[in-house]
Amino acid sequence: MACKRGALIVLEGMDRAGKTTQCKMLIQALQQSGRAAEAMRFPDRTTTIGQLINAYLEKKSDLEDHTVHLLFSANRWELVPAMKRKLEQGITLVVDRYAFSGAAFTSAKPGFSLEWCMNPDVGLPKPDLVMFLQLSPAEAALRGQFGNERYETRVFQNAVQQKFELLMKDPSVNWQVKDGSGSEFHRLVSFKARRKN
Ligand code: FDM
Repeated sequence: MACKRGALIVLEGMDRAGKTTQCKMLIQALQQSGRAAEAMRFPDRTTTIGQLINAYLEKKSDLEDHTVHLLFSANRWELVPAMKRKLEQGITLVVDRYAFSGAAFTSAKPGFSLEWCMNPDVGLPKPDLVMFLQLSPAEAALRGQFGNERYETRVFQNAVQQKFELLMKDPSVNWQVKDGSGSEFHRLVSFKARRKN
């Protein structure tokens, strides 16, 4: 029996916007409605490349900025065969961060253009839907302190938010901005992904 391709759904957003929780809720909702759905996240820290990234994020190692950018991208590319296999099997993938985080975080560093940052990810499977969880700085502050990982500072996060805003202007991407505060997000479960089968 021919099975429909799964949807590729990406969640992006600022730190503490609740992406991980919302990914779990979305998967549960999809599964309850009878659809096969699985979670993925980037960086995937379990692979050899992912471990290099993990050490960098935990500040246990330093990597040159271009180099680490390319490692984040390579970490996506190494999982593309598995992603394609699952999508073809009809499994919907709910992905916590993707190439948009890659471009937003690196281009928030001095000397990086958005265009350069986006190039290594050209050709990745295109998401059917990218949800951006919006959270005001005030609400984010109420959710507690930043952690100790690299990039977890208010100044850098503000710069990243501005880059995301530029990325969201791309009409070729099916962006949906969701309020990450309060209970608005619960309505997410009734989302309709635009799908190309
Ligand atoms: N990050 C994430 C990047 O800098 N580039 C990327 O391509 C990706 C996917 O890594 F600060 C950053 C974003 C965040 C950090 O993310 C790890 P999680 O979601 O906290 O694991």
